Amino acid sequence: MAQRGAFIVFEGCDRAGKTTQCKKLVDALNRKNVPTEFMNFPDRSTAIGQIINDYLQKKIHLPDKAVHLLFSANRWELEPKLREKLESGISLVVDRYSYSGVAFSAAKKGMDLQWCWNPEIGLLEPDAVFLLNLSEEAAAMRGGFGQERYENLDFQKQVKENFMAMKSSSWKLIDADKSLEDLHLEIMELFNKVYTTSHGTPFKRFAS
Ligand code: 2DT
Repeated sequence: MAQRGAFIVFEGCDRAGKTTQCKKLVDALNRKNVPTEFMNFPDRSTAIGQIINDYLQKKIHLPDKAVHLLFSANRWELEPKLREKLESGISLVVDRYSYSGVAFSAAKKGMDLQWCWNPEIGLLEPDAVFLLNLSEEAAAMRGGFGQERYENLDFQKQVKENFMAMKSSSWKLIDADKSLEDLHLEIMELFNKVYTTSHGTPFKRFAS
C-alpha cells in the first residue's frame, strides 16, 4: 500500500498571500515528483457551496448558526474525497479549513467557540497548519478589501485573535511580510519536515 500523503492547511487573514503560496507549493512539489493537489474551503462548486457563495456575496441572508453548519457540511461532504486522496499517497495543500470556520463564526456576537468546534469533531486533522501572519500595516499596503462579507478591518482583527487562540504545537506561525520567493522557500522547508514525519503515521481526527 502507498504511504499516505501529507495534509497541510494554510490559514490566515485576508491578503496574507495564502492562495498564491498554496499554489506555488503544489507546483513545486509536483515538479519534484511529490504528488500533491490543491483544495480550498469553502468549495463553492457543490450545491452547499453555492448557498455559501450566495451568502458571502450578500445575495442571501442566513442566521449565523445556520451558515456555520453549512460551512462545516461543506467539509463533511468532501471528507471522503480528502481521505481517498491522502490514502492513495497524494499530499493535500488546503487553503482554509475548520480553523477558518471557527475563527470567522466565533468573531460574530453571541457565537461560542466550543459550539463552533462541535460540528468539526471527527473530521481529519491536518499534519500541520501554516498560519500566514501579516501586520495590519503590511496588509494595508497590499490594497483595500473586496466586497464580500467579512472583508472589513474590525472583523478581521477579531478573526486574527481567534486564530491565535486556537494555535497548537502543529501550527507554524509564518511572517508573510516578505517577498513571494522568500516566503515560498520558507514554506518548502517547513513542508519537507512535515512530510518526512507524517509518512507512516495514522490519520488524526479532531477530538472534542
Ligand atoms: P475565501 O476568500 O478564502 O474564498 O473565503 N469562511 C471560510 C468561513 O466563514 N467559514 C469557513 O468554514 C471557511 C472555510 C472566510 C471566503 C470567506 O469565508 C470565510 C472568508
